[in-house]
Amino acid sequence: MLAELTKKLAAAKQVVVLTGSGISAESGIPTFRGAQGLWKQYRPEELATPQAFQRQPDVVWEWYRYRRRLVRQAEPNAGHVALAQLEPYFEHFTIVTQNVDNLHQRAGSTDVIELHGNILLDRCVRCGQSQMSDPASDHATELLKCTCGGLLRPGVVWFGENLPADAFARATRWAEKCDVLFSIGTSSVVYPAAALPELAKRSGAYIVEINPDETPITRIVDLYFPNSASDVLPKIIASLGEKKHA
Ligand code: BV8
Ligand code: ZN
Repeated sequence: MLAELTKKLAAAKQVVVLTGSGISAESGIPTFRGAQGLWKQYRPEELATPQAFQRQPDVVWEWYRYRRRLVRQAEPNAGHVALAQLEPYFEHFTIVTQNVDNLHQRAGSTDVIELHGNILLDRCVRCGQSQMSDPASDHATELLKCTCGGLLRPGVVWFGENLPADAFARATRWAEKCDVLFSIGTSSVVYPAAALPELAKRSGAYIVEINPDETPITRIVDLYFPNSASDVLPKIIASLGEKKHA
């Protein structure tokens, strides 16, 4: 398994890594659809929507403030760190993440495309202005407003909302151009992010999946590691040795 991948990576110039909540599981942030699901009595599809925010903004904010507290006290794990260490091995190395927890950036990755926004951002529903949230607001109970009077919402992409056009356009372009695409820690059910591995495959890339559980894309990948990210990624780096991109 590893020998074949090492050969492919040695020849690769452009690498894309698509990540999902599984890579942050070992940082103590529960995944969305796992047994210990993020929010028991609700499903993400019920809470992470504009309709839910319209109907019960206080419940939605309670969920996001709970998750913000988790995110702020979380540390990047060996999987995030290994991805940051992989970057200098290639001419172009891009992380396309569905996660909103900022952990790739905190691990030192410099080229991160956030398809679903960032949970620590506040965005005004009226004027659209976005700004980093104040950690003190994680303990607020009232609904916070923008200086223009509009209600603040978390700066993430909800179900039924379009992804940031530039982020998705860049992710699509790199998926079409890359030599190798990794899909790590995602259940591959949320579109349009889940379409990227198939797009890369059709464009001739070598597809690698790292996930303890099989997913709908497992049958189309070239190499499937039924393991956790923090287990496999450091081994991949060790197999590459010192050769870094000049
Ligand atoms: C869109 C941000 C165009 C918020 C998220 C009907 C109406 C409208 C839309 C739709 C519809 N039907 C379908 C759709 C499309 C919809 C969709 O795909 N729905 C799914 C549920 C079928 N998509 C959208 O709505 C997207 N927008 O299509 O716009 C449009 C516009 C209008 C009308 C129609 C279309 C927007 C999608 C973005 C939603 N926002 N999050 C927030 O975070 O609160 S999605 C949410 O799910 C998270 O971002 C998360 O990242 C994402 C995917 O989940 P995963 O990351 O994969 O996490 P999961 O728990 O599922 O899996 C974890 C995996 O890790 C598991 O496989 C596990 O085995 C593995 N794992 C565990 N531990 C480890 C591990 N792997 C490795 N190592 C470990 N240690
Ligand atoms: Zn405003």
